[in-house]
Amino acid sequence: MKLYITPGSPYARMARIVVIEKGLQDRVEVLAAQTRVADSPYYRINPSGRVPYLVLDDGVGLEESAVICAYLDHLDGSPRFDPPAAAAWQARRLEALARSMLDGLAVWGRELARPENERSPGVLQHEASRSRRMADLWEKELDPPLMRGPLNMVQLTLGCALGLEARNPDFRWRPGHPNLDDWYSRVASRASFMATRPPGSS
Ligand SMILES: N[C@@H](CCC(=O)N[C@@H](CS)C(=O)NCC(=O)O)C(=O)O
Repeated sequence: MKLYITPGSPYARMARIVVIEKGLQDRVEVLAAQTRVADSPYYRINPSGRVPYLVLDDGVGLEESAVICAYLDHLDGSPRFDPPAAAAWQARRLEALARSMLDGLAVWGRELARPENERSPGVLQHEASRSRRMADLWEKELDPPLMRGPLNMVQLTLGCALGLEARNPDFRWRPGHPNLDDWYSRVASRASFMATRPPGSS
């Protein structure tokens, strides 16, 4: 299988982490894609131009980090990242909150990637405020066993969202959020997170 990524994409990072966590390095070739440029050869592989994108051995392509993570996790018939049935709705609720934070940060990052004179101050301010509200929210949502137990999609998504501090110096979520800081230290120290740290990480 081929997994297309960019080194800085938090969505692609989620899939890369699952590859490592599930020991799939021998089966999945990780390839850097050229995104956001006119006429990239990558558009012939994935017309949407987005990463992550997983191409199976029979040529079928899968998009969306959640779909790719689930596919990779289920490959061996022993999924590890699915929540226990009794916590399924809570997991969906928390994963949606983590993804909401991540999506906002991605919009913020995209705006910062534009030339300075083309950036919208309104968008920058809106996303900075959203990220602060979401950090406040997560500071109080870390008690459920889903946040403390084995790695799952909620933790993976939130961890990759918080890791964007390496890409965006204005995303300073740690001050005032000691619980989140503690929580993140544990997740970020996993070998899979360390091996996929975005460019700019210290
Ligand atoms: N909802 C998608 C989002 C993927 C996404 O937006 N990826 C960005 C990189 S962070 C991308 O490929 N951007 C290139 C483009 O928009 O052309 C997912 O979860 O996989």
